[in-house]
Amino acid sequence: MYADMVTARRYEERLQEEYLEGKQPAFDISAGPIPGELHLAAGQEAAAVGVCHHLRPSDTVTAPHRPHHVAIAKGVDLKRMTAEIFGRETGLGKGKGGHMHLFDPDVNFACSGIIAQGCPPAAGAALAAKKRNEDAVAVAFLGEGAIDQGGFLESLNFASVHDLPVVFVVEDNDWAISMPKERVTDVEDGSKRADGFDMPGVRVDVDDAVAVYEAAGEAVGRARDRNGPTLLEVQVHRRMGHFMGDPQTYRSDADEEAALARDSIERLERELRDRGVDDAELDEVREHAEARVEEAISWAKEQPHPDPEAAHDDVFVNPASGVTDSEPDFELAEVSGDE
Ligand SMILES: Cc1ncc(C[n+]2csc(CCOP(=O)(O)OP(=O)(O)O)c2C)c(N)n1
Ligand SMILES: [Mg+2]
Repeated sequence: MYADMVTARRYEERLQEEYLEGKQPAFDISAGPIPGELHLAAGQEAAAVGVCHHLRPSDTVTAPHRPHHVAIAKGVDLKRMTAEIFGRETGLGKGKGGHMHLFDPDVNFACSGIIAQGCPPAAGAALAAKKRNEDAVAVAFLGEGAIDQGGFLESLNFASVHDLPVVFVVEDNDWAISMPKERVTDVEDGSKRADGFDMPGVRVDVDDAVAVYEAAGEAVGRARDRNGPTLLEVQVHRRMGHFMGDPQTYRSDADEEAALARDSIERLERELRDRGVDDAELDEVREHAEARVEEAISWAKEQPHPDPEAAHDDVFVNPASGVTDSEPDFELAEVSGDE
């Protein structure tokens, strides 16, 4: 978990540097090697690793617009993910999706810039696993700003009524762009939403990777044992602006300083030291993470841009390809009439 956390943090530090190239002095969002928006997840790593370290490649994960930490913890191919962020042809989506639309079928990972959008597909993946009699589970990550979205609430209901093996993980970083949480809800503990759907709801109110790991172990175990869905909310902290270039004029210095002071990576480091891991071992993990990140970025920057002629390829599924007519290659489980 520590290795993934430092990899994610280092990765985003390096992306920041690359992103700013050519965009200043007047912030030009379309300039530089990474055009478009960039949402960084520094301060949220504990939620991603604590959950994803219970998962297998065959389990499905969906993430929102702030996806890098989750993708890294799920084992998404770092080189091809980086090439995607740099808009290169060998990227996960042939360079056409960018950083909010990473898709890696090898480890069943997808994300979307539309908030709460990952909830219905995660419920769908869980339904598929159930019907195929497989023990795979699905996890949907979303921000606390998305928990009043219909797609999220409908997915909770659907997952509960069909006892689906899915976990909904809310990363509560207190902000939805410039909107503080207390201005949009009177319910401080978002996991209480679960009560309305008769499913277990759990909140981890400190961004401690070990505490998240323990809570997620129960939730993922419940799903894998076919005992239904769970809603898990984790308190995290947004160390950065909503996106790169956000001047955060709406945020008090005290709020930002409080977020910076609570670093879940330092917390885990302290815990590892207490348990006998020495500095040399921690340094080795960090150096390995740095090397992995550098390798991915330098590889990505050498990759070709997509041919402009290919802009319209892969936009629609072609029914003539047979995809829509294909027979399922698995046995459907017996289901009761009302399912
Ligand atoms: C359906 C939809 N509405 C609005 C937006 C614009 N939008 C992008 S991020 C965001 C706030 C998300 O806040 P939260 O879910 O807490 O995630 P965070 O950015 O804090 O990680 C909004 C409203 C969107 N992407 N999708
Ligand atoms: Mg938020």
